[in-house]
Amino acid sequence: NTGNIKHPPVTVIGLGMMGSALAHALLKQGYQTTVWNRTADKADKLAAQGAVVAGTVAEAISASPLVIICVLDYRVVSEILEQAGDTVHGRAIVNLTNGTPAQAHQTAAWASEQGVEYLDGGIMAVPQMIGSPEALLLYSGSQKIFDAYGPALESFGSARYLGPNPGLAPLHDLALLSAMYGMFGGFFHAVAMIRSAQLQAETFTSLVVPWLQAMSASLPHLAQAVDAGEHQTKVSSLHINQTGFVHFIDACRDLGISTELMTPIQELINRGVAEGYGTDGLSRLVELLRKPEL
Ligand code: FVH
Repeated sequence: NTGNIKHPPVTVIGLGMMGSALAHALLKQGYQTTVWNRTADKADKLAAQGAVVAGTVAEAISASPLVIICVLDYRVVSEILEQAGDTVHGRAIVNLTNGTPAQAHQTAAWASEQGVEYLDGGIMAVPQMIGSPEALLLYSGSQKIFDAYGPALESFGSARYLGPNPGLAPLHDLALLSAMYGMFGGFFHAVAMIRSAQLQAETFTSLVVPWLQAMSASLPHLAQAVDAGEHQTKVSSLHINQTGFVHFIDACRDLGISTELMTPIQELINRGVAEGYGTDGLSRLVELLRKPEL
C-alpha cells in the first residue's frame, strides 16, 4: 500500500511520550498510521484514534514506505532495526531518537549498506508542542526523504533541513540543548541567591526575563567575533570579568549558596587571562573551550 504521494502510509516505531505525540499528529492530518511499541498496550489510545497496531517490528516496517523511529536511544534503534530483517530494504527511515553525531553517522552507514534512505532528526520541542508550528524539528541526511515526505514531516511542526551530513541534526540539537541548560543553570543559581533573602522567585522573573532578553541581543555580536577570530573588545574584557567574578563567588559563599555551577566559568575566564587574553572579550572563551586545558 503506497497511499498517495501527498498522504503516504506512515509507520511510527516507539510509543513513549514523544512517539505517541508524533503518531497522534499524523493521524490528525489524515495519514494511515501503523504503530509498534515494545509494551503493546501503549498503542491502545492510538488504535482508538484509528492507528493500525502491528504485532512485530517487521510487520510495522512492511506497512509503510516512510518509517519514523523515536525510542530511548540509538542502542534501542539498532536492536529494533535488527529485528526488522529484510523488510527495511527500499524504505525511508527517519530517526528522531536523541543521540550523538557519531551515532547518526553509524546508523546512516548501516542504512546505506542495507539500501535504505536515512534521515536523522532532532526534536526541539516537548511532546505537548508536537503538531504546532512552535515545535521545531531539525533534519539532516537524505534530502530525497526530506523533499518527498515534507508534508508528513510538517505534521509534527516546523521542519528544517540542515544538509546531507547526517550528524548535523544531532549536532545542532545538542548545541541548542547546551545553550538551554546554560540558561536554566544560570537562572537556578540566580534564584538560589534570591531565595537566600527569603524573596519570591516569581517576583524575580520580572527582572530576570527582560535581563536575559537584553543579554541575548548580544549573541549575534559575540558570534561575529568568533567567526572573525577577533576577540578584542571595548565592552567587557576577560580581565574585568575576572575581577567581578571574585565578588560574585565571595557573595555566594557569604550567602551559603553553592558555587558549583559558576566556578567552571570562573576557571575558564582565569585560564584565558593566564594565557594572555585578558584584554579580549568573552567571545575568547569559545576558543578556550575548543582547546581544552592539558
Ligand atoms: N520527551 C521529551 O520531552 C523529549 C523531547 C526531545 C526529544 N526527546 C527524545 O525522544 C526520544 C523518545 O523520548 P520519549 O519522551 O518518548 O521517551 P519515553 O516516554 O521514555 O519512551 C521511550 C521509548 O523507547 C522504548 N524503549 C526503551 N527501551 C527499549 C527497548 N530495549 N526495546 C524497545 N523499545 C524500547 C520505550 O518502549 P516501552 O518502554 O514503552 O516498551 C518507549 O517507546 C528520546 O530519544 C528522547 O531523548 C524527548
